[in-house]
Amino acid sequence: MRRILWGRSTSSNVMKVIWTLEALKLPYERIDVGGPFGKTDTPEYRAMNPTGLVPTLQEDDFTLWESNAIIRYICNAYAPDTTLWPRDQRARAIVDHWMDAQQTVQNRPASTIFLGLVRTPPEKRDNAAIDQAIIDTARAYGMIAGNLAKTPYICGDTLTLADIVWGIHVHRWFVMDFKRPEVPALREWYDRLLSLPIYQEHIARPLV
Ligand SMILES: N[C@@H](CCC(=O)N[C@@H](CS)C(=O)NCC(=O)O)C(=O)O
Repeated sequence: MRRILWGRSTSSNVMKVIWTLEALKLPYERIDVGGPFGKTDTPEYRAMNPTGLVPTLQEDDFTLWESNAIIRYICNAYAPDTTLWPRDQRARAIVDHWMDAQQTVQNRPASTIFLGLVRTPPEKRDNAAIDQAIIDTARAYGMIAGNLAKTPYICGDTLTLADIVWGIHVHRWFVMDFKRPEVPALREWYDRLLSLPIYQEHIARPLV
């Protein structure tokens, strides 16, 4: 079976899949598409992924898109006993709700900050929107910080998919240049992630 991950390695949603595949030591090829690489608006790519976004996972004639769905599939299909996505139904549901909250609560304001500060020149920035997004993103991080004040990872004593989907973004949060509220539990969790070789190599990279 040939496993291909379509998507540039600088995308937060592609990083989720890279981190999961690397953590489970599953072999894969990665093809750069999206962003400066383009090629996501071709009929071939749209046939795999109608959203035209990255990532897409391809395993022979099976294709899957939506990063959170992809990493759940990978655990379910290839590592059913992994602690990344626990088997216990309630423990799994708790990981899932934190994963969904990353997509529905954190992602939009965090993207406004990232696109504003990293991808937009100062004279073209909407500073009011960025300021509001910082408040909204801090509020989102406040939710996971409540857990992290009690346990080393979002869902307890071990790293799960919830840490993967939020952990990619927290690097951006700490590296971008703006005034952040001090939240020690969040900073300690980020430091914990920074000690992981996979995080160092694939996630904690310069922002582009
Ligand atoms: N909900 C989707 C969102 C995917 C998404 O927004 N991907 C961004 C990169 S993080 C993208 O494709 N941007 C356009 C591009 O890179 O060309 C997922 O989680 O996979």
